[in-house]
Amino acid sequence: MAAKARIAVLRAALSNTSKPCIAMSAHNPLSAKLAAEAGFPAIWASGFELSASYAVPDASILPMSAHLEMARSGNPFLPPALYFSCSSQAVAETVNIPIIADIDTGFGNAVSVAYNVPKFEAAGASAVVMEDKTFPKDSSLRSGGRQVLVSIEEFQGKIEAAKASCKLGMLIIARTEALIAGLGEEEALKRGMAYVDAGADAILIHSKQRTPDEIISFCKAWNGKVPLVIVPTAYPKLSFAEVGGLNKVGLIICGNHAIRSAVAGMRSTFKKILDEGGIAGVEKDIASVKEIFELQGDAHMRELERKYLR
Ligand code: SPV
Ligand code: MG
Repeated sequence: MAAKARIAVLRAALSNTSKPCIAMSAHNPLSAKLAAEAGFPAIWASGFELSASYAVPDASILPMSAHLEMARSGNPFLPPALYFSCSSQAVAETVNIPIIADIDTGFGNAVSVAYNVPKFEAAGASAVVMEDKTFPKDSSLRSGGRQVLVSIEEFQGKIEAAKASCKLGMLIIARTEALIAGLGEEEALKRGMAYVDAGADAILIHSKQRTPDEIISFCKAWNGKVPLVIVPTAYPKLSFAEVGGLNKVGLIICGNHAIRSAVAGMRSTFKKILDEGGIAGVEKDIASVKEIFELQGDAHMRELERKYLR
């Protein structure tokens, strides 16, 4: 599927608010491939996961190039059938489903955005999510984090710059951190509406309250003409079906489940090996070497060997 077709698929999915699209997080091509294999229709190229995979805080520590490389698109010479079998490619090269790239604050001001956003479109992302926090950002999920927002006007300028810089119509999802910053629903609604006026294709409304009340109330009050996006990490009990019932949310992002499951899996394996003084006990719990070969696209390389190695 070409980049433009992936954008169209994501746009259509976002508009179906009675059955929201579910994106799974990824921090590298392998996690994206596993998410696609499991059946998720879209990938969230998460800044939180990327930072965690480098063992640094999600606080604008990593450069834009790290985010861009994670989201990088397919080699144009790759036929779609090979997307699932190619190794050593970045996320958009590895999966043939829409990638939603997390670009944090856009890595600077509106001028930076005008230069940076088209790189993500050229890399094959179908959407970017840009948040209205000041640079350098802090993680929304961190208690007591630095949550200072830019003015509405400044962020509108960033959205306009992002929209104008895209050639293929990549979606610009504007994310307001008003609830995260404790500014309340009225401010969050005001910001959401202003960002729609500036051209945002969807509004991501984030909350770190332990119950979904704040988000449900926002969704009910929302009468903007674009769909909402949510990341229910902090309020996991809200089911996808309940979100569909609200009929306002087009995309639910599972924000960090790839890295958290990887960490839990590695911790348990590493501990068992040291506790048991050998590797035999973990064999049944971990992926086989054969499975890893398959994920590496070994069959494709064998084909190339047969064809070209003389
Ligand atoms: C991410 O996954 O990087 C996000 C979502 O932006 S959150 O970590 O909840 O801010
Ligand atoms: Mg992020």
